[in-house]
Amino acid sequence: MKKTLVKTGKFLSLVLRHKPEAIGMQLDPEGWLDIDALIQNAAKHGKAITLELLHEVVATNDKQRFSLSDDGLRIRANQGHSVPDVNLELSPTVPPHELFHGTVSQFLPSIQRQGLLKRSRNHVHLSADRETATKVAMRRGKPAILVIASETMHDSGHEFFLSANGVWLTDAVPVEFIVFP
Ligand code: HQG
Repeated sequence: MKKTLVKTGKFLSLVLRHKPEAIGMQLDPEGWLDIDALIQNAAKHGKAITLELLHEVVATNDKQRFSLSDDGLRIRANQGHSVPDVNLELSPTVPPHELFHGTVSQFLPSIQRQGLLKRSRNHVHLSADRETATKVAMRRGKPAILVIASETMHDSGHEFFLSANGVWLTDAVPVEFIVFP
């Protein structure tokens, strides 16, 4: 069952963050999809999901990647989008003194030149603690953890947002706010 949950979570990440067109759909401006339509379109594209399974994925997902709308009819991803112009309706939020970004050593020379860029996603993703940043980095190899002077960066006029699942988001991190390992 766990395997099914993980596989379905990955499928939902693909559809709700990156490629709704994979099942012939389009996210609404705030990133939502109607759940009944999602289930129907997924089935048409060879992916059988029940409402019960979808609810279980939302409830048990390790990073709480998904939210249901208040009326329970729609679902969206909490962060991580590459679909352009998704408005998650997040308010600018004052960050803590420091935040963390997990990356790998081969990216460091480029980050030292350019700062942190959002690449294919809509934001740079930052973690509230070193442990989470380490897990993010381990997806790619041996972790290199950057410390971000987020309070100073905020004081200099950069906006921060906190996603519904606790990921800090910003547009870019200029190199002067990064402490390298
Ligand atoms: C790197 C996962 C060279 C950056 C995670 C990262 C996270 C640069 C990669 C979420 C660079 C982008 C996001 C520059 C940034 N030169 N490399 N100037 N600027 N990079 O996946 O932060 O499981 O888009 O260090 O847990 O790794 O999907 O971002 O290595 O929360 O829910 O470019 O994705 O969550 O990679 O991960 P990503 P990320 P999920």
